[in-house]
Amino acid sequence: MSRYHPPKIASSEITPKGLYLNRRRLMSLAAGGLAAAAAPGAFAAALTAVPSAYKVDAKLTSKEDVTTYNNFYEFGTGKEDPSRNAGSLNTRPWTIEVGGLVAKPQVIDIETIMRDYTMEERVYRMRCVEAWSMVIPWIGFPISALLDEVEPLGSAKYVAFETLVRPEEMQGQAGIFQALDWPYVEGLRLDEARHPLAILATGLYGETLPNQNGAPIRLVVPWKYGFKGIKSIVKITLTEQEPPSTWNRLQASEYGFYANVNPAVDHPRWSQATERRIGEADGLFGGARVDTLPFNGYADEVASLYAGMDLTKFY
Ligand SMILES: Nc1nc2c(c(=O)[nH]1)N[C@H]1C(S)=C(S)[C@@H](COP(=O)(O)O)O[C@H]1N2
Ligand SMILES: [Mo]
Repeated sequence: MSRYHPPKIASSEITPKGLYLNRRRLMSLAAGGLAAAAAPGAFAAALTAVPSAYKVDAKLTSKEDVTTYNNFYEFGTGKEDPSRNAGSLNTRPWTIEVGGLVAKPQVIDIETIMRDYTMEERVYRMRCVEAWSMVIPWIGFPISALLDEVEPLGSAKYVAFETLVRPEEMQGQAGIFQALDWPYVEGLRLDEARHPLAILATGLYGETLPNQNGAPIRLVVPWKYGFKGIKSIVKITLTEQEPPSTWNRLQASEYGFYANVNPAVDHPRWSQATERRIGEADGLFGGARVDTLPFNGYADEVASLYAGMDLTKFY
């Protein structure tokens, strides 16, 4: 099993840091961004998020539930394993290698992202393929802001994401029983990744992202099933071909590449018509059941991305 190796991009290809910072700072000041320009180096300050237009008319899932009921197989397959075991992960230093079909490949330091990207707070409905859901106040920024930095080429059609491989700190990657092939991988079509709802999250509930939720940076795509939200990202690659995704590779008949939340297309082993809101007034079946909405309630925003596609085929 291979470890994560430091990126191999020539330093001449990396934008000089000073220029990069200054440009970002000017842009952020021009836009009236409060967060990014303030107190460089002050890590907590970077999480002072600008309020965003993205809100949900529903009760927030408690921070306790958001941070103790998780899926993160690198730390075990049980819902409580990530909160128990993810403390061993070192999230500094941390870099993200962004390359592939781009004009300006870069190795971006997480500190640069925390300092220079304008973070917004966004309350999103989240819906797992296992038919439970949460409402989570994320902090993050649109992926398109990062894609702009590397300038995707015209031939780029998809964005591939990769999680860290580090068995010394991720106990689910060590030992004889391996639940998945590592690294965990995911992908989006480029136009999906560029949609303003799709963000890279660095925090939740006004704080730095807890390890079990995918620190230091993870994908959040609220109109798709939770498994698309790949955690602890170390690599982003622009590609021409549809990239592999972990659950699709494991069982293609159950988990598609698109994975758009769709109450009309059942998982082969269970219905997707309703969902259980974690933590809400436990009823007869252990949690408040609510109807699942097409595209998880974001149809007005994203349905046009799939115009003309047969969603029973591209599930
Ligand atoms: N690297 C990695 N990312 C992952 C997973 C995983 O096992 N490994 N699980 C996915 C699944 S199935 C879900 S539902 C969400 C859960 O995110 P949360 O624990 O922050 O709610 O993370 C997704 N991202
Ligand atoms: Mo999931």
